[in-house]
Amino acid sequence: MSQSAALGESSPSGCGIFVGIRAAWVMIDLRSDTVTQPTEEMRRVMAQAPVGDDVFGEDPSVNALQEFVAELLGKEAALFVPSGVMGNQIALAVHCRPGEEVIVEAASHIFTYETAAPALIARVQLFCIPSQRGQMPLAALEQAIRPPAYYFPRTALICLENTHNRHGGTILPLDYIEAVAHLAQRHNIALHCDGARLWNACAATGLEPRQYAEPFDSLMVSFSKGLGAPVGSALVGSRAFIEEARRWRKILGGGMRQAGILAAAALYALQHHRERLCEDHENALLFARLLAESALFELELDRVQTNIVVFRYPAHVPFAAFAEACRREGVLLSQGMPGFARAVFHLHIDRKQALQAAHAVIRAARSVLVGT
Ligand code: TLP
Repeated sequence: MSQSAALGESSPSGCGIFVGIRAAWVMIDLRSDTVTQPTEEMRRVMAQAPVGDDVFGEDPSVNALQEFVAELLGKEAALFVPSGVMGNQIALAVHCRPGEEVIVEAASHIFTYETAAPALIARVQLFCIPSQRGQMPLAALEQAIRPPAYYFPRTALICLENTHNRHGGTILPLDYIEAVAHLAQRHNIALHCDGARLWNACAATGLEPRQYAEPFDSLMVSFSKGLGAPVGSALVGSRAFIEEARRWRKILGGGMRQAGILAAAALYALQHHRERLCEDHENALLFARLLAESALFELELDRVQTNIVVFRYPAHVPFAAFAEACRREGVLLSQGMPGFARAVFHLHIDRKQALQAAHAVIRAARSVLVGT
């Protein structure tokens, strides 16, 4: 193996990147933090997890996870669910009656990526408010709340997303969340948090999960993103909320029997992988700074607050062509808002790979421009 290959530089053919001393031909996968694989130690913990039938409430590992998460977020109870989407959709179904309205941010995951599930499951209507970095203006929120007339839908729920995925992993400030909670309380409206990446917000700001959770009636938090567990999210809230959520989980086919094998991975991830999220944030910033120095991209550095980098790639180039050029250089990216690419940093990407990825993406952008 050549020295350049050992150092992870571009291959002579320019397609792909050698990573590590074993000369493995490995793509740098920045499509999402959902691509992470369980670590050896996590697999060992999973293999040894005590299990039982969770539909009877008898799985000790699931029960241990639920108690740990409820305590961590300062809520009465928690429920392990197979996915973040199921967690969000159950929250909507518990908080709302069919025909009611839910206020969501216009680029939220619930509105964008959940396959219109609110129309199918809770049977509610979404009212979308555009925002800067996930913070819907308070005045717009106030205006969106329906007056009590029979011909309006009743506004039953407001949802926030922290960190905000499509806005680039941006963090909602606690005083903003508290102001929204105050407004919701004044109007007797419930408040839910899509906290798929709440752990990243905590790692970045140093705030405790329970501080972010306090203003909310319910939260969904994920274990299968940056924390690196293979599967699963949790819903947290009051005991009554979680009891009703358990009914909805069963309705949706989410009763998982010996799920302790998965819950053990989630608990391990919570206990061992939360602090290291800061490394992902540093790597994201390193990558972003290199791209920002190049005239080929548009990137707001102050938007890079956690593990996600969204950036404009050369205009007039279709995303598929840019992504393919990046793939040829050994980097996988995903698509963000129209015109934006997304790179997500996670526990399989170290500092050296973050640097390699930035140089590869810059080479890719040059190559597509030459080709146009
Ligand atoms: N997000 C995925 C894709 O669905 C876009 C990703 O790659 O980022 N809320 C937020 C904020 C999310 O980012 C995601 C996953 C979910 C909910 C859904 O979680 P899962 O995939 O577990 O259903």
